[in-house]
Amino acid sequence: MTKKHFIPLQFDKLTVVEQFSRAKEFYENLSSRRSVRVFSDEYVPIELIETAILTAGTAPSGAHLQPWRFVVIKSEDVKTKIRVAAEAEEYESYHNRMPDKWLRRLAPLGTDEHKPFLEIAPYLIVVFRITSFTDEATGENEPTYYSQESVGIAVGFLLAALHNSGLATLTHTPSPMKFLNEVLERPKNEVPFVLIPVGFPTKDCEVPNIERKKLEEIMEIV
Ligand code: IYR
Repeated sequence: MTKKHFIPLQFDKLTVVEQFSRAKEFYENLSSRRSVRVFSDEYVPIELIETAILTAGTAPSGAHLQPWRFVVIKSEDVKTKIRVAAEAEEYESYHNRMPDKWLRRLAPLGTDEHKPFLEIAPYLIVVFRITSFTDEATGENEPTYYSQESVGIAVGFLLAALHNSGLATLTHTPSPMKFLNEVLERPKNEVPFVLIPVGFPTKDCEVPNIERKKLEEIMEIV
């Protein structure tokens, strides 16, 4: 039997009361998410990571090409290789590449070239953006479409899912990230998008004292 092109949408209509309470609950939950840079090495079950990646994979994508690959690193050796390579790039960035303007912006966040979390966090997830693929029917090479947007949305889902499972994350972009292709042996059509350490914060973990923009500052109704 041939596969149907269209099937009925499964859509559960909520009551208005449920809509309001779920909206508020979700907002309050995500409001407490913070980027964490001080991780403990406490064990995290791999199944939580797998479920979060399944959630990320529900993101919409250009032509439904799902142009993402999530590489989960738990090997201590691989983490060390990544830390060494990332810190070398970050040293260059902080000392020779980032303009003063940028460094002044980062000062309140307290970041520098030292990235111990790359070895301490129980998992690193490297998200790759797939830029092209071979069409199975024709054997031709074809680009993916809107891959930046698609992967950005998937990463948003991933961060929300991990937070919702009680895990802390950091969106880390050691720049340039090309070394991740070599260390993780990924092909050229997979471009590193972001590196996400995942785990628990240390008990004494501190985060920058920052505020989020108010609704009036980020929304316009016309
Ligand atoms: N990649 C560097 C620098 C950095 C850049 C931005 I923009 C940040 O929001 C934070 C850090 C680092 O990870 O330290």
